[in-house]
Amino acid sequence: MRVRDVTNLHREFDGERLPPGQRETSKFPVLSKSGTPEWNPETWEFSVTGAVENELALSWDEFRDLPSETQRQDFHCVTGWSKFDCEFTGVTLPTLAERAGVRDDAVHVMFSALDDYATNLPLDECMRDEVLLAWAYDGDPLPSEHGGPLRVVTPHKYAYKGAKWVNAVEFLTEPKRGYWEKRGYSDTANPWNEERYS
Ligand SMILES: Nc1nc2c(c(=O)[nH]1)N[C@H]1C(S)=C(S)[C@@H](COP(=O)(O)O)O[C@H]1N2
Ligand SMILES: [Mo]
Repeated sequence: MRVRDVTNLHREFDGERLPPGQRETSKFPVLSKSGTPEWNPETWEFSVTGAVENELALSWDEFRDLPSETQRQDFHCVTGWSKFDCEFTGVTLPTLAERAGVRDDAVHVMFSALDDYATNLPLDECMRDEVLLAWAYDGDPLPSEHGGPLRVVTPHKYAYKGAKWVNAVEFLTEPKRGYWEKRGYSDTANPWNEERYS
């Protein structure tokens, strides 16, 4: 299987592979605000709404039929650990956005999840091939505590910008803040600039 290696992403941000103030771990800790939500593959639905030409409502099977790829990425948690060489498989955000036809007035994106988590990114900072809606980790189905069946990964940002258990993407015509962004974490979240708090 072909793997796209994006572990050199830090160069775009003029940083070392290990961002300042981070330590590398080989473990994969779990950070969830409120435990692991249940999901039912029969009724699960993924929605794309807002400033798009075609709103989407995809079943699990329809989502799994979208074109996908595998990437090797680094994962940086704002609490100070980084995990290198994570292999995630899923759909790139540009692929999904193309299906929905993002309108010209879209400037921002909100990701929402089954546990009522939400996180936001400016459109131009998430229309990147590294932003994956991932259902597999290291070749296995994404473990439920890490966001299975489906999560977002954002290797260019601290990991709270990647919603686990994601089931909705809304394209917005003005910025809004998600769960941690409303509670004092940085809205911009660039690990190489140590944008941890706002
Ligand atoms: N839906 C949801 N997504 C979430 C969270 C959460 O609590 N709920 N926590 C975030 C935080 S703070 C981090 S660091 C990463 C942790 O991912 P992990 O548990 O797979 O390490 O998920 C992010 N995405
Ligand atoms: Mo986090």
